[in-house]
Amino acid sequence: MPTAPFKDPVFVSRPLLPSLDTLVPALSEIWEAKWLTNMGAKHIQLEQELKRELNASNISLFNNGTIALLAAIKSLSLSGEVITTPFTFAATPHSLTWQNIKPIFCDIDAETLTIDPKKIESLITGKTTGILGVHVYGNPCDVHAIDLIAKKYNLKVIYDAAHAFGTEINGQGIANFGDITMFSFHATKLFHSAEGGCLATKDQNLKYTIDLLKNFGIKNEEEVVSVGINGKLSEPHSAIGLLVLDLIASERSKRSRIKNKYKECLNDVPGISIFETKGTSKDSFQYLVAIVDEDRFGRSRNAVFEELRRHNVIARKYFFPLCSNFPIYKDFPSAHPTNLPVANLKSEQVLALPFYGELSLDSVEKICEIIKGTR
Ligand code: T4K
Repeated sequence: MPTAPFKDPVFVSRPLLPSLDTLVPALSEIWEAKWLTNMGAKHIQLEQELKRELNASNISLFNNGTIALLAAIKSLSLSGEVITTPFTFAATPHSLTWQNIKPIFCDIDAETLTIDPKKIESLITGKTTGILGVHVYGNPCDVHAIDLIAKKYNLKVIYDAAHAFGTEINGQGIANFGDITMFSFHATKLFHSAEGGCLATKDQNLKYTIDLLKNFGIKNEEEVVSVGINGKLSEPHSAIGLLVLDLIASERSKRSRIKNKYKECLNDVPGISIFETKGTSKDSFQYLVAIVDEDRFGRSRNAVFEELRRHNVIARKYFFPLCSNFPIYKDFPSAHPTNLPVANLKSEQVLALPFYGELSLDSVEKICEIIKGTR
């Protein structure tokens, strides 16, 4: 019997919401202090708590991940060309282009879907100043191989860890690799503050530069020392972050159960696999991504996507279209599909399925039935 559509849309993600009973007292404290932004008490507390949570030496909060990435690039004085991955959200290459830096697209590894270190060196020119890797779906880049290349060519390394909150490699927080790591705290992320983000760095002096940049370059009331921006996270956003932080341990275990259910239900379906992180001692549980191999499954990723939509399941093709195929980038020599065969193939195969703690296991079973019914 065909599976009936869901009555209400089932989205790819839903934000983790603290109860209003906990939010109202937190907002009352802000009202009482009449201090709404500019590094207030909640902001200071959230930076401290995130340092512990992410196992990081220094944290600078931002009003979103994209502004944080812009500030990271600026703080390292990157210029010319930066080697990055096309298999990411638009914010990654845009943050370079926004600062007149040319993103040079490097193909990805077929297993990890992160930038392929074996292909980085051939893209390095006299203009290259850095590498911008993305820990896509919380899966870490090959940080050790990238570190060796960066040292050899004297390049800076930034990691976009928008999907990697809580990811650890051999017990070490993902914030401890490269020069700077960016996290996004957008509503769709495991940990969020409605909008928000942060930069982590081991270098205390760099944190100082970053903190100036996020506040217009203001050193004190009478000195403005750099071309900064307004990247500050407000007190209400910080308060939401503090409350959400208390909820993520239980959210992770719920997501772990949901992931197991997806795996159990799709286990015997030829041509459909669930993406697994490699080399992590702790996972972020940010996205649940199915890979559809059309030859073995018999139908394309797009067919599965459409079938799910017909049943009110709003899966997302993260990341299609590939950034290198955007009209603004497609004519770059590095963007030519012949240079990026793996990224182009994977972008046609991936499908992010609904994944959030409140999703019932019955709904997961039903979503899997719909996927199987596509054949
Ligand atoms: N680097 C990477 C690798 C990234 O993935 C991102 C962001 C960034 C950098 C930049 O970080 P931020 O500047 O955003 O901090 C979403 C998010 O807006 C974006 O943060 C995220 N990556 C990207 C992968 O996904 P959209 O355009 O897909 O969002 P939208 O509005 O379609 O939302 C997706 C689903 O989430 C909706 O179908 C329903 C649900 N949803 C969404 C919102 C906003 C809710 O249930 N409640 C909500 O409030 O970009």
